Amino acid sequence: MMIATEHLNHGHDAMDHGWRRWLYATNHKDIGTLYLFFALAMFFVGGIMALCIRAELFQPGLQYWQPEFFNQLTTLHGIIMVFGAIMPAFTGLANWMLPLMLGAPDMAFARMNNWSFWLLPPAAALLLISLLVPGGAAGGGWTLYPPLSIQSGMGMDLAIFSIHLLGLSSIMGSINIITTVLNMRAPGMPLLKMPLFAWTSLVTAYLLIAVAPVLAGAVTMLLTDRHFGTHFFKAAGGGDPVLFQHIFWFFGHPEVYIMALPAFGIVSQIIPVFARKPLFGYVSMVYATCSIAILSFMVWGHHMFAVGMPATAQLFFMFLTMLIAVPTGVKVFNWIATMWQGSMTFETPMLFAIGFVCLFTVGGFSGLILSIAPVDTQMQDTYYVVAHFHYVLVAGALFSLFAATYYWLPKWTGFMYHEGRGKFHFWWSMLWFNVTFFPMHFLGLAGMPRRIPDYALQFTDFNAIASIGAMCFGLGQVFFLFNVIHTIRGGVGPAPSRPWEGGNTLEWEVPSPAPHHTWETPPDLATVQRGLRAQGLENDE
Ligand code: HEM
Ligand SMILES: [Cu+2]
Repeated sequence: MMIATEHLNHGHDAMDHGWRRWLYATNHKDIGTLYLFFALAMFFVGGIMALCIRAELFQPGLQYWQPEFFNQLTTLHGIIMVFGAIMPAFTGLANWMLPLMLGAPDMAFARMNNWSFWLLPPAAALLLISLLVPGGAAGGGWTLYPPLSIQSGMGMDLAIFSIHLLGLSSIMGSINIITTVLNMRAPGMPLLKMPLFAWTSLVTAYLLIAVAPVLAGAVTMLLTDRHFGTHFFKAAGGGDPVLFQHIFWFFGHPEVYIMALPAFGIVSQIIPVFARKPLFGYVSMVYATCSIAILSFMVWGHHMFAVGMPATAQLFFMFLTMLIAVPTGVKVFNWIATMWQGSMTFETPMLFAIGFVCLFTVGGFSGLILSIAPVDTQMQDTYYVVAHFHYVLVAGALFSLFAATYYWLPKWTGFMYHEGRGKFHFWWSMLWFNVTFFPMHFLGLAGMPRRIPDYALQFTDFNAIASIGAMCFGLGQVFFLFNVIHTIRGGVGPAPSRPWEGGNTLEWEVPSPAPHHTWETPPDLATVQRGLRAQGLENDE
């Protein structure tokens, strides 16, 4: 079948130019680029909101914003970072890299791919426009809990429609990823030998297809409660606001793995390359990924300990949550074992990958602490939680995205980035990230609530430190932007097709920058097998 298609590839499309190239894009690399730039832009929009929050919290008292607007800032910051920055960035990477790594000519459904991307800008616009409508944007937190989300103004409606669009986009993107991974791998690459990033993308896509409709359902029920006389969540009409929390978190906990699993995949690609050793425990990585995905559907109640539930339910959610530490521990163990006795070098992608392993583990441990039901009833809604999830989202998801960017920039642009500047970006981010978020553990333990624009005097010092850290961290990301632009415009010179000595996956077999069309004929069996052997995935044949 593969051989027959070879003849069909002559005289393929001439590339559109100018805006048409992007608006009508069907090429996986162009769409990947669109996703990545969109995510980058949203990262800065959400980042500016974070800095507005931290500016207000620099001192006790109200300095800059009215409390209502402060709440809108935290809500939009959360929604924009989760749905606008982290998730689209991973989809962008999957678009760019999966066909290259699997030896496929493109994603399976090229036109649907275009549509998946172009739903995102209107969704972002709805969120930003909502700042200008009467009553302002949604302010009830990214979790959109009723009754607040039923009572608030039309900013909430815009947020709901935005989430509908984002969900549609995610579902279509996932269909594409699943079909591509399952059907379009090069001959000679069975599922259990494909790059780990393909595995985590595949499992993530299944998670998204399972839970994006759940979120869409929850917000639609909110919408009908708001405007069409239903009472799903309205206690006055016999409904139950706690029902919303169940539905939301049935989506919400798998969602955190939607932001974590692709990061695991990226780190599992990068560490072996810079340790110059095969990934330790490939198959156990795959099983760990699947177990985490399955368990993620059974732990949503850990977000609701403080709501009140039977002791048996508390125990159920508590122990299942703790169980997730087992496959996660397998992963951390495997990454360390991969580095063990490797001949490691510490280029920027590796630094971010190791930073990921260290700090994600910190976030994992604070999560484990929060999973203890009696502890959580104390810590719920404090800054301890804010510290916890930023360790997994910023030092986790975001750092893995930085690692991926430096790792694949040479393939994307054809140029090498400036290593010294990359390292500076890493150490700067590492330092100020911890200055920002580590003190938040102490604040939370001392009882400082989250989502509040003012605080008691005894919290002043740590808040000042966190705010200074955040400003410096933010500045460092402008430097990152500068690094990326510098590389696009030539960097420190042209990149070879295989800039990393240990890079043995298929994307390093094509020139840098990757031509517009690659693998129109699948890579030959010998190439595939040489790569697999170099990755320690011996061929059984
Ligand atoms: C250095 C960058 C960042 C800083 C300084 C920062 C800071 C903050 C602050 C101050 C809050 C409000 C806490 C509160 O009052 O409750 C917050 C909330 C939040 N942040 Fe970040 N953040 C950053 C990056 C990110 C990233 C990359 C994500 C990725 C997903 C993220 C996700 C969230 C979420 C989900 C919330 C909860 C919003 C809510 O309470 O509804 N943040 N962040
Ligand atoms: Cu959870």
